[in-house]
Amino acid sequence: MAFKVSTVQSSPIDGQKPGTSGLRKKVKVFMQPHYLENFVQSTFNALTAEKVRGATLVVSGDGRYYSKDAVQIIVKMAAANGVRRVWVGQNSLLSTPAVSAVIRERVGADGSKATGAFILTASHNPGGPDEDFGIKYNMENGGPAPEGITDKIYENTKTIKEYLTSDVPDVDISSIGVTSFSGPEGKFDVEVFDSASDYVKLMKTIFDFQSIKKLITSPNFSFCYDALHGVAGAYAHRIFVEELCAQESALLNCVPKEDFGGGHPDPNLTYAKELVARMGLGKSNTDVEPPEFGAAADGDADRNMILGKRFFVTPSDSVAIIAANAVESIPYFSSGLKGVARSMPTSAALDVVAKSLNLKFFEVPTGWKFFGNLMDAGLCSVCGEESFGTGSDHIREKDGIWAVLAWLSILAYKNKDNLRGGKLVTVEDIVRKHWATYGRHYYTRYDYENVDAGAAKELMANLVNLQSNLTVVNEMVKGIRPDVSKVAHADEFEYKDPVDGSISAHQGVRYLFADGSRLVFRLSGTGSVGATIRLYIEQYEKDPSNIGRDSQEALSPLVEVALKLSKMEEYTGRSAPTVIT
Ligand code: VG1
Ligand code: CO
Repeated sequence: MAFKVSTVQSSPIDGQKPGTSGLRKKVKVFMQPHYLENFVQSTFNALTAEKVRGATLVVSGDGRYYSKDAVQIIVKMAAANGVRRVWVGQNSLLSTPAVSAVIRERVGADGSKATGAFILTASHNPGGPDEDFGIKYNMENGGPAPEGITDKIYENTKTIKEYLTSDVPDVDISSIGVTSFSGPEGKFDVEVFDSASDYVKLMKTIFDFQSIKKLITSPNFSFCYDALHGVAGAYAHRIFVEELCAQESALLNCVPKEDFGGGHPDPNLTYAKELVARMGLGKSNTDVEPPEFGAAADGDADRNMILGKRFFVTPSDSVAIIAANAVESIPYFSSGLKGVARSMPTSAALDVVAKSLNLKFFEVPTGWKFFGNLMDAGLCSVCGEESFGTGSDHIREKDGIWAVLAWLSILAYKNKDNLRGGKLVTVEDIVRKHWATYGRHYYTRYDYENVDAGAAKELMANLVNLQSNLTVVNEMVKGIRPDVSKVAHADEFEYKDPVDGSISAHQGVRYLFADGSRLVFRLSGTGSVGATIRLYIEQYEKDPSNIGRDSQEALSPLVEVALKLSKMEEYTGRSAPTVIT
């Protein structure tokens, strides 16, 4: 089928700056004439015509509302810009980690390899006609575009005058197969493929599925997985039920929906309500005995929440525990870890493991794009963020199902001799033992969502200003809570990439206390309206007799200091955060 290319006149639209992870706005904003087109063309232009011509692009996402329309728009524009092939996951579904895996691993029937991807997702933000849509570009290594590229994209959106599109008809993305077209510059193919196969194949090379299967099918183990109606559902059935023989009833909300069933697809204690109830959190007595292990994913399946029976594992602990146990429990790591890394606000639990195991260690700004360079340079095997993101160098995105398989591997290894009855080593046992060995990092995050953007900016400006005078800070701290340790250092976090030397400044304000406690303040870069202030609070406890406290109670003096130091209520008018994790 032949197609024609046309040039459409356009003009810049404000506010197309990619945030922590792509461009996220209300669906209605994305549906405005030229909005998506401007961003896509600006991306093509940033990549340069030379690289786009002949390219093989993956286009898919978490299946949220507007994804199917967006795929058709991008396909037409790709054809017009000289792209050679577009690969689309069936029904436009591909989790963010699966996109990364497809870029890195998939080989087309004609030997082709993908050169990049448009991922259509606003991740953990709600979906539906009145909610969010998002788009981001991933590079040839499978990771998010670095700031050098996202800055160029943004610059292009400010000067765009036209974009290219074509009359390629809408492609049926519900059935697997290749549709071929010919245009002015030659052939153009759209290939629709199975969303899960490449990813499942990769997972089987990393983990010992046999031993996980033994755990899952053992009579004294029980399991529950909540996809919150995100794209993880498309993988959960294949992996947990078909491959690992979990029962169907172990899957909660595993049918992907355009609006995530009206929920907020963010796997935390506030939004993953059904799972939290099923796991018996906060209840010492439940009618039905909760499962031994539970986990949840966000909309695009790159996040994970790990729960034990009546027990929550903080993401900062989770990455530290995975790192500490990876070599013995996970075949992919059997020859050792190259290094580990965490984002700045993530607790220092990983630092302690790195030190004790003598591993290279890196602290990067928030957002997965910063881990990619370290991994490409062979410096990092396992990394994580406090925001329920954990992953490794098997791909260049965080990976929700990978994290669950990592935990199941650790449980399988610890229980290899007691699966026929007897007492299991539980998730809680593993975490408590970890604290006893390495000390415990009490940790909490307060999110103030949808705060007036001006007020949020002022609050941050005040903290930046305050940070420069430690004497004043310490007088204030002493006045608020004399029992809290002194602030030894404060700054605005700046990162110099050790591989390419690039600098990322203004990555959050840190107050580092003499006893190792930390307060971090930063503005979210993933929201679509107003501003979200994030406050991260952490306190290290080495004394084994003090590691069993309730974390909110243990942190309450520091919380008080943080709220008063930042004048949170005064600036935002909020007496309490929207979400506490
Ligand atoms: C948040 C998290 C960050 C994460 C990012 C993308 O960013 O804090 O750790 O990498 O979301 O996750 P921010 O700027 O809102 O704090 V996802 O699951 O949206 O791809
Ligand atoms: Co996500």
